[in-house]
Amino acid sequence: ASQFGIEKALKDLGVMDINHGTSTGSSHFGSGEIISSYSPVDGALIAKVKTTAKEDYEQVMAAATKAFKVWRSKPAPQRGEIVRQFGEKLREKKEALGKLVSYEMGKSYQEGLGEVQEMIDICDFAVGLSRQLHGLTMHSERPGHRMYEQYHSLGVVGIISAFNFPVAVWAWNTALAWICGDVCVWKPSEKTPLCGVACQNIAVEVFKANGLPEGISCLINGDYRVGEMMTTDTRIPLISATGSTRMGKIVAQNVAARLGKSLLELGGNNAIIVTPDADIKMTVIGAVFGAVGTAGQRCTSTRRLIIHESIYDQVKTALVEAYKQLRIGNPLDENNHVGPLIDTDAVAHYKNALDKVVEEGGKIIVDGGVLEGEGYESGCYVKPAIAEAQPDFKIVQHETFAPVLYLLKYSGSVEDAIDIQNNVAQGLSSAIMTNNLREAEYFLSVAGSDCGIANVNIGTSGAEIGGAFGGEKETGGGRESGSDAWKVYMRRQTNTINYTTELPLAQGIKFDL
Ligand code: UN1
Repeated sequence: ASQFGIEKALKDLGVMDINHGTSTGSSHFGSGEIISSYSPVDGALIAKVKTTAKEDYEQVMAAATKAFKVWRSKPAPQRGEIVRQFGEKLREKKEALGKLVSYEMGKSYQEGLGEVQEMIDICDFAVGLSRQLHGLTMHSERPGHRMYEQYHSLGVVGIISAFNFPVAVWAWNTALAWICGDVCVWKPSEKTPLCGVACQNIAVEVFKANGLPEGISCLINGDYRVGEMMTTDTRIPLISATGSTRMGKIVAQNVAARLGKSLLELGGNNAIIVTPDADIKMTVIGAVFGAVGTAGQRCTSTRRLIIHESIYDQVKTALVEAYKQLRIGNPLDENNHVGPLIDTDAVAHYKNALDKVVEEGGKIIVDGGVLEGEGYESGCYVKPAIAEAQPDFKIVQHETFAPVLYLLKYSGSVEDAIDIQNNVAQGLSSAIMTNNLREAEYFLSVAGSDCGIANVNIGTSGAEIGGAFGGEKETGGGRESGSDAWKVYMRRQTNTINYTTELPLAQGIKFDL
């Protein structure tokens, strides 16, 4: 790792000696158990982070609740100015943070930088938005009355994020929540705790420099038990959770039991439909990046290719050729395309998927396997694999967070391909490759893709922050990031003002005294 400047990055981020994973601002504390963070890149121990015990959590909530009263009273454009400064800090720390993301999570350095870029972009988006938290005005049915609606700050927002986007998903939530006047308590994945500490340090520097109170940005650490402290806590009106469908169902039930709001961004089983009118070269680039980028560990990773029988062999041959070019290895080395999986548990899931697809009658056409030897000591490096399969195989219906791509053949029209695509429990991202306008428009129509994201002539992953991000069905229904996703971080109030000396009632009701 030293040859890739990891030590310098850790120093720049102030995470050399700080091993405590609970923070309300200036100090880090934590009296819970210790989690050790190992790099999947080389297997080295990067940090020991103390988890958040119940009493630590209470301290965090006290600071957050207190900070909310101050923060919500600051005009939104002034909150935007703080987020602007936070974006500037991220620009300064982009290389260091990108490197830590790559080293702790295992995605390529390029993708680590891309993730920090998403953070910067959402800050810019939030700054503009801080002057546009618009409500509507409407005409009252009563004379001399005015009616309008306004958006107020919501309170403490709980953020639970996953290992695969250890910094960006927090920023999507927190940048919007902050301009909305909310304060945030973040539980990053227990697999990437140091990324959490590094982000907290950057945020705290900005709040401190502006004389703002502790608690606007808080960090807690640990596994689902720490998450549960938030999901069952009535002081937290909104929980935004990103991760597996299994986790999301538990979060949703806990939050719903107390009638809180949840914003869920869960699993995907994303497909690209390749029609007879597809540009094959573009299809291959989109599919390979979608399937092997971030070693197949994006929510938006391409898991299924639904290819028309007339071009099936051509696409298959081109893919097999493309996979031969892939270089697997240290993700900090920019010559490599594919880095490691997050840990050896993920490797076991990957191996299980390959066994299962064969058991169910599928055929492996690009061999998988775990890499061994020099450079692969962590045991987390696997070969991206391709299998020919049937749409209804159990394993094809299931989201495996690994670089395994299933080829499915369709005959008939685009409707048949869309049936296959929609016939899974998840509904995050989808794409069609075609130069045929009718097919493309049908795919985007109400009878088309049932996903939250539907693309034409690009792959399933790599969404821009400007759009609302999320999906339907088991993906959880939440929308994060751009468009009007900010509304979930605020409470809406409808106001009616009577400026006359009469009191006419609505619906024409007469009530004389
Ligand atoms: C995720 O995998 O949780 O569209 C988010 C993409 C990224 C975000 C993925 N912008 O691939």
